[in-house]
Amino acid sequence: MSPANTVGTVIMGIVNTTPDSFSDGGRYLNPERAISHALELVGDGAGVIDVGGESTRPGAERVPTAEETRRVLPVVAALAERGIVVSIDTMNAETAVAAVDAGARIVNDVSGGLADADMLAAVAATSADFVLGHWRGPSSDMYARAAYADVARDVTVELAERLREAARAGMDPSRVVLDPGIGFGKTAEQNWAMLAGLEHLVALGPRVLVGTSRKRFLTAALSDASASASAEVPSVARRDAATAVTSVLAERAGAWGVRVHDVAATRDALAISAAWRTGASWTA
Ligand code: PMM
Repeated sequence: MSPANTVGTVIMGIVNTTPDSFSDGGRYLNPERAISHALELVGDGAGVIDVGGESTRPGAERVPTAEETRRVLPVVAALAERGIVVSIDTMNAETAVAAVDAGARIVNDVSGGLADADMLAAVAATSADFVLGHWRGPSSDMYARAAYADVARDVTVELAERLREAARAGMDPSRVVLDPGIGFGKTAEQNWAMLAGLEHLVALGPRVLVGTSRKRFLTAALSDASASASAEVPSVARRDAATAVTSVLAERAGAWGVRVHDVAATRDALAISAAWRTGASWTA
């Protein structure tokens, strides 16, 4: 068993079957390519594959349900058939239920059930786990709502309320995973403040998932990002390295899992973190 597995942090590998996601848009629209990419991520150490058919990037258009299910269901079914734990990344209750019927074991809703009033009850009626993300409104105008007194405390209070709402809808709270919604209704500074105060959310009790992968706020912290107004956007490789660091820091803050594009880099980073913490030695 690898040290990363010994630690037990769940690595959720991202497969976006969308034409317009900001870092991998269009690459995995074809189901065959999406499936083979997912299998690669599992080989790299992903414990869960998160399949999404609608981009959540700021300003993205909503996708009709028929198109979303057309994109995701063949991929979900093919992976589930192979025994892979699949999560469906959707804000749409109909898509969520169809994906669970096709074998998904987790519903990942960045809106925490707010985008679709049927979501909580629909997922409660299945046996799937539910990733409940912190969200204050659609990506088209999410920055208009980015006002917090203390972002980590406010997000924790709002997620605690959504958790109660999920319970009222019939969901056992042990099935809920909370996600601080990095990049959703938060500025770069607020994302960093949220991560700095992640312990508040972890202290609430449920499992916590953190999604920082390749997000723009990471680049604000890279040493040369502010050196010049014309500084180029850091490459995917640099954003993946930054993501691997946040994976370790999230794990250290008590997160249950991390949602990433580059699974191998996060797996290695978690292995190094485990070796540092335990002083373990091993031979390959
Ligand atoms: N971020 C994105 C999409 N889905 N799901 C969860 N649970 N947490 C996130 O932070 C999250 C998510 C946006 O990123 P992408 O376009 O790279 O998938």
